[in-house]
Amino acid sequence: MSLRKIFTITLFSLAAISISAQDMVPIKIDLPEPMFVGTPTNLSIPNLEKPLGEPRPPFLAPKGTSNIALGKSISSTDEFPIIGELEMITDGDKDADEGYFVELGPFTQHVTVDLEKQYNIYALVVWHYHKQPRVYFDVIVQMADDPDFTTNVKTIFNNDIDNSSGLGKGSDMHYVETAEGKLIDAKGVKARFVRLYSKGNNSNDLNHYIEVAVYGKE
Ligand SMILES: [Ca+2]
Ligand SMILES: [Ca+2]
Repeated sequence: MSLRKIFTITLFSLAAISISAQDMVPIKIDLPEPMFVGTPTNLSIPNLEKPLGEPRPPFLAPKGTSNIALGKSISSTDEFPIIGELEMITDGDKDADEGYFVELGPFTQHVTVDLEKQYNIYALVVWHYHKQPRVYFDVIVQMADDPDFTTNVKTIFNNDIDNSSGLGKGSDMHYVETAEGKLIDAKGVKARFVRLYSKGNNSNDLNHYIEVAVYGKE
């Protein structure tokens, strides 16, 4: 290869890098007040992720990406929560206190957000509960084109290590809930409906949600 050719190729790749770097910006996630510092060491939960010990690094997505779940309608296997209303899951409030979380019934339950149209989805952040450190089980996140989850179903997270929720064995890790929420990389998948499963937590059999934020772009 001639020196000139190598030089041209290098210039082209540098240009490509600077273009993609320009278009990618950190998504803006409004975080609530943390309720506890550090993470407990007495949790005996298999496949538990080690805490990062520092704030989560910024997540980059194409410029113009925003929380497209904000104010969108939400349905659930438990339409009449024990505490709170389903609408609280997409109202933007993420405080840990009483009055901000929704409590769904026991065992496997899910909530589904209708984004009203197709978006390219880059990340999802879920806050189940962060008043005390907790680990939720069988956290499974799926995206689809239709409300029945039959068309273009994609699973972007699954930590059901024993398939007790029946959607297949997952290889993602258990994690301790914090004020930062759990960020899941959705890798730009195109979808209209987003569904989140859980099956109780290490403190009780119930399922909780404070907020689900979906970062996407048309
Ligand atoms: Ca909320
Ligand atoms: Ca399980």
